[in-house]
Amino acid sequence: MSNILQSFSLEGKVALVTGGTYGIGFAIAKAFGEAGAKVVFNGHNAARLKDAEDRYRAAGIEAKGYLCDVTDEAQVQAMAAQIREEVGVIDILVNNAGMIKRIPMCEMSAADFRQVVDLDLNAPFIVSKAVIPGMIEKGHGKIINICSMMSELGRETVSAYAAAKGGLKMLTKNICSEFGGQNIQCNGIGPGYIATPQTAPLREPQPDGSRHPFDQFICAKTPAERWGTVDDLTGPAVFLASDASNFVNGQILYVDGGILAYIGKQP
Ligand code: NAP
Ligand code: GCO
Repeated sequence: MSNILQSFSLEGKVALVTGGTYGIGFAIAKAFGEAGAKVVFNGHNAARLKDAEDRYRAAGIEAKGYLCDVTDEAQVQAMAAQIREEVGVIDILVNNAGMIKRIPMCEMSAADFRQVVDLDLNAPFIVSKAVIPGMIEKGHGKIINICSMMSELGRETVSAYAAAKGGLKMLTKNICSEFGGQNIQCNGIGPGYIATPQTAPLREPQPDGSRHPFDQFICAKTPAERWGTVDDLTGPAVFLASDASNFVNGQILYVDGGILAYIGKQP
């Protein structure tokens, strides 16, 4: 293999993807396995964890699942210790697990707001804190935070999510700042609108069979004129997880089909 392609290899690395049972996390973890990494992933539902292990195996990837609610620091610390014992010290972390609640802000309870921030912002802090010591010990590490277009823009009904993803952008820059000297690179991926279960409600056909208005809106706002797929994110993720990006730090790579650059198609 030529040197430049070798720099994209993840051979011999241990990669943890949180929320790797389906959606974006599953696709990124599978791609890491194809790039040579030893893949571990987590979820907080035992049945989906087992089903995911079967789907990874069917794709030729031996990925081990760990049942863990990433908002619970004790569970996360225990998971990191168990991974270290069973697989090895984590070289690559993708903070992917996340959720959204689409509620008009003045109708959203403080509990709902806190629940979204807990998973989308506090959990990446908790999991990063659990794996950074091992990365320092090994002399290298890669952390990829799955941010969002809502790290840059707002829209109605997603106040908690935008606040959390905006904070995740700054946590990314802070981990870069605090640990760059220990050869840890922390970057973000900001997906555009991607077809996963999380965005399914925005794409459902209308009762009369017509396209969902939001589906039409997003395609008009995206130069690529389509929703992204989880596969659109795998190459950027492998790049940020590999030696090819060793001097890239504190950046958010938007994988959005150009939506953030475009005023939108004239109606
Ligand atoms: P998804 O389809 O809803 O998947 C969410 C994943 O997180 C699942 O694997 C779920 O696994 C896991 N999870 C949920 N709560 C958890 C918890 N407490 N502990 C551990 N795992 C948990 O979401 P997605 O669309 O793939 O999005 C993944 C990430 O990308 C999220 O951070 C999201 O904000 C971000 N993102 C998505 C889009 C998009 O358009 N889809 C765009 C930009 C950013 P279990 O339920 O099995 O535990
Ligand atoms: C929404 C969507 C978005 C996407 C993504 C865009 O309701 O606006 O869920 O938030 O999930 O984050 O980058």
